[in-house]
Amino acid sequence: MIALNQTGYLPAAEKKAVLTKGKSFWVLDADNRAVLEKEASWFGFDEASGDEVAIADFSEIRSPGRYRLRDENGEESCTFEISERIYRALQKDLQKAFYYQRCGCALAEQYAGVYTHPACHTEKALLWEDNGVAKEVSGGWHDAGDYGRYISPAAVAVAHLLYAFKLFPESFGESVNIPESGNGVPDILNECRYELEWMLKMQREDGGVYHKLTSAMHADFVMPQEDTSPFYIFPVSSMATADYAACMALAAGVYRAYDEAFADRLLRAAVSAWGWLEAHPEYVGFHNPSNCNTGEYDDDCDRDERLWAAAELYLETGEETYQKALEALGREPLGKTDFGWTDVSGLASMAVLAADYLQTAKKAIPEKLLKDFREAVLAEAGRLVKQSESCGYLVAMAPGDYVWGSNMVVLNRGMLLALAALLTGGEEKALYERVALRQLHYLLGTNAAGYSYVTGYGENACRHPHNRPTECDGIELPMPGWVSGGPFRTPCDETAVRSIPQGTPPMKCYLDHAMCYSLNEITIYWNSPAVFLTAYFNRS
Ligand code: 9MR
Ligand code: ZN
Repeated sequence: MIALNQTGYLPAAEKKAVLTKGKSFWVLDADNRAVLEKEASWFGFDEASGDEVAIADFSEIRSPGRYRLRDENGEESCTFEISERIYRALQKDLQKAFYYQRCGCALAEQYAGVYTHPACHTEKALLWEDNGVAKEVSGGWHDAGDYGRYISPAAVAVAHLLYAFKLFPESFGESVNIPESGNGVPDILNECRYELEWMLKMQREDGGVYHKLTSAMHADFVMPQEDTSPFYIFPVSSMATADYAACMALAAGVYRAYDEAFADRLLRAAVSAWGWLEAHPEYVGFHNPSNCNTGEYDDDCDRDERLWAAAELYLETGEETYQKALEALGREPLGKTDFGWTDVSGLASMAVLAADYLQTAKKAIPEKLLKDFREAVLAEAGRLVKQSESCGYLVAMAPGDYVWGSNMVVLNRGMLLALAALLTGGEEKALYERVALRQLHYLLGTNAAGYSYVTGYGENACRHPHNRPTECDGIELPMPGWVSGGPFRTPCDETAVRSIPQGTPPMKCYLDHAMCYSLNEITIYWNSPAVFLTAYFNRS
C-alpha cells in the first residue's frame, strides 16, 4: 500500500507518503508523466500498525495539480491534489455537517439538498426525576449517530468552533448555505447559535444545568422524524453546569459584536451556572439509571470543568471572584492540554492564551497563570513532535492512544500543535505547523487502514458511518464532511468484535461499517476540532 493524504497538500507543505512494500517511487502527474523519481527512506517496524514501512518524501513537488505515486512493484496511491486552496471545501463541509444535525426543525432542500427531512423531536420532554413535569427543550444538534443531546459534548464542540472563529476569523468568510446565510453574521456563529439557543433551555432556575436530553433507550434505525419515543431531561451534574458556564461566557464575548441582547443572555446564563457551582462545591456526577442506555458522558472529576469556567468568566467579566477561583484551580494538578469532553483543562489554556494573543481579556491575566498555561502547551507540543517522529505513519499517537473515537485524539493534538504554532515564531513555529498538518494527513489517508476518515474526501473515504439518517434515508452516499471515530484497539460493538481478529494492531482496528458504533460513528465533537485545524491552515 501507498498511504497518503487523499485530499492533498498545500504547495509549500511537507509531503510524505508511507510505503509498505516498495522503496523506489515515482510521482506521476495528471498526464501520467513522472515528475519525480526517488528512494523512500527506511523507517522499519511501526508498532501501532504492525507494518514495516518506508517514508517517501516528495515535498519538492509544489506545482498545483493532480498527482499520484507509484512504487517499483507497480502499487499506486490514490490521486491527490496540490493547491493553495486544498482545505477550503473541506472546512466548509466539516462545518455544514452541523447543520445536518439540527434537531427540531425541518431540513429544507434549498440547504440540505437530497438530505432533507421534516422537523424531528418537537414534543415537550419530561423530567426524569418527575415525569409529571414537561418542558419545551427542542432544538440543538443531534450529538452523533444517535438522537440524544448532551450538554458537555455540546459545550466542547461549540467552544472549538468559537475559538477557531476568534483566532482565525479570516477563514470563516464564506457562506455554507444555511437558512441564516447572508444575515450579516458569519455562518459559523449562525450555526453555533442554533446549539446555544437549545443550551439556554437546559438550565434550571437555580442555575444548575441538566446533563442530557435523550430517550430512555437509543432509537431504532429510523429517520429522526420517525423517532417518537418520549424524551427525558436527566438530572443536573456539576460537569455539565461548569462546561455550560464556560461555553456561555465564551459565547457572550464572541456574540457581543453582533447582538448585544443575546450576549447579555449568554452571560447571565454563565453567571447563574457559576452561582450553582459555588453553592455546590462538591462533585455532582451523572450515571445512567439502569433502564437507560443512551450516552452517559460520565466523568469522575469536575475540577477541569470548573477551571475552564473560571477562566472564561474571568476573561469576560474581569471580576475578582473568578480571578481567585481561576488562580486556585490553576494550582491544582490538571493537565492543561486536553480539549476533549472528559478533560477540558486544555480549553482553559486555550481560553487564556487566545485572550492574551488577541488582547481581549477585560482585565490583565495574572503573569504566573499565563506562564503556566503557555509552558504546559509548549511542553505537550514538544512531546507530540517526538511522538510523531516515532510513528511510521507520522501521527502523534502511541499504540495505547487508539481509544473509542481515536480520530478525536488525533485532531485535538493537531489543535494543540496549531495553538503552539500560534504562540511561537521562526523554526519552532514551522515545526509545530508541520506536525499539526501530519495529524490532518493521517486523518485523510496517511494511515495503515488506508482510509480517508472524512466522508466525501478521498478516493478511499469511508462511506458507511454509523449515523441513523445516513442509514435510513435511502441515499447511497453519506453527506460529505463527516469525521469517523476511527480505529479503536478494543472495539466493543458486535460487528467489530466478530470481524476484527484479536491481536490486530491498534491502527488497523477499523471497519467502514454502519453497525460499528465503536469504530465508525460520527459526533459533533469529532468534527469541531477538524474545523479548528483546517481553519488554521485556511487563513490566507
Ligand atoms: O465519544 C464517547 C467515547 O469517548 C466513549 O468511550 C463512549 C462510551 O462511553 O461514548 C462515546 O460517546 C457516544 C455517546 O455516549 C452517545 N452518542 C454517541 C457518542 C459517540 O460514539
Ligand atoms: Zn431531532
